[in-house]
Amino acid sequence: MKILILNGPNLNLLGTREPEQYGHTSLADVEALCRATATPLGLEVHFVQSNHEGELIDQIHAYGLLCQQGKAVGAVFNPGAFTHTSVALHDAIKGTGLPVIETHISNVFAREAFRHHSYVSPVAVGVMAGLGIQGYALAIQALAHRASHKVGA
Ligand code: CA2
Repeated sequence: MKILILNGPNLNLLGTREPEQYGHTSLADVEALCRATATPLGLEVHFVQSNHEGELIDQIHAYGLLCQQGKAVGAVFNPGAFTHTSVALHDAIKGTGLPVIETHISNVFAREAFRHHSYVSPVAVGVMAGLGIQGYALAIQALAHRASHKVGA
């Protein structure tokens, strides 16, 4: 079974600036954590970062299909700033039925008001925020648990 770990714009900068918000870990560290968490659960990780909305949508479409075929459990998705702007990501998740756990490193609700609204949350199966990169690991565990209990199947 596969799992998509999808990261949106500017997350390639992780570990280079704003450590007070995002910590000192790099995106490569996040990938290593995701692989270390997913592999013992029998999940094959597809780890992607893109600064382009269309590429994120294409990945959602591809994994929506894999989930329908029973070949994937869903996606851990940090949409970055597109969280707060993108109707297209909302439509892609809704349109494919891909089980998504929206995951933010920072607590978006403790930050600027424009980060309090998410277009993704209404179509996500769950939301993680403010737990640092550990949120990715917890989201992977939640998707694995959800799939093994066939929630929504
Ligand atoms: O907390 C999160 O994970 C966010 O999704 C991160 C986004 C932000 O726009 C969301 O509101 C919350 C920003 C990602 C950019 O990350 C950087 C990391 C280091 C230096 C600059 C940007």
